Amino acid sequence: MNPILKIAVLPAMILALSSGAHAAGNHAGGHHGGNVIGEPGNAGNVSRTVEVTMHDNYYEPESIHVQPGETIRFKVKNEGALVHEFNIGTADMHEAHQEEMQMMVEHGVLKGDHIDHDMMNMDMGNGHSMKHDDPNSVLMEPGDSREIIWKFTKATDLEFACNVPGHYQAGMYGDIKIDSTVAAKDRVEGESDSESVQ
Ligand SMILES: [Cu+2]
Repeated sequence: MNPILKIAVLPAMILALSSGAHAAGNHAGGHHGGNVIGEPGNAGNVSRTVEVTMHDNYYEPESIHVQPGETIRFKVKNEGALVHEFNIGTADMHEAHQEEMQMMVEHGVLKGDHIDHDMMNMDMGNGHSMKHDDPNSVLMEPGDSREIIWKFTKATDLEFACNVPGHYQAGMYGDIKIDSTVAAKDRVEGESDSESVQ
């Protein structure tokens, strides 16, 4: 795309991106149910570590159980050959985010197996960029390992999902079951005390 055309197209994209980013957790009490998904957690409050592995196109484990109020350290590793996202949200939030991700693909920010970081970080002239640094999500290239510390506040229907175009539809999402009645023995899937990775 030539540079002039690019500049003309970007403002509309920024509007769409910024509204989605705020819905994802920066604006407690905003649309999409406010902080229903929880909030960024403090390392000192982490009760356990859950390791999540990304493949093309699915996660391991496929579901995660947490307690209301629990703070989890997610250790996410991309073992696939494609860029993948780990995003905590409601199904509606993921659907909205997929439209943003589609724009990132259309504008060359997101390629199949890598991210154009220069373009993603580019200031669009109004202080905004297409940066993906929402606290509830990570966008990762093949081989990347990242962490999210997240505090789940209340029982609600959440999913962790990859909103790279086509991946959610291919099955790249999983349930986060927030339920204080779940017995500890039923929570072991995806659970790990290991601190050895990274
Ligand atoms: Cu993916």
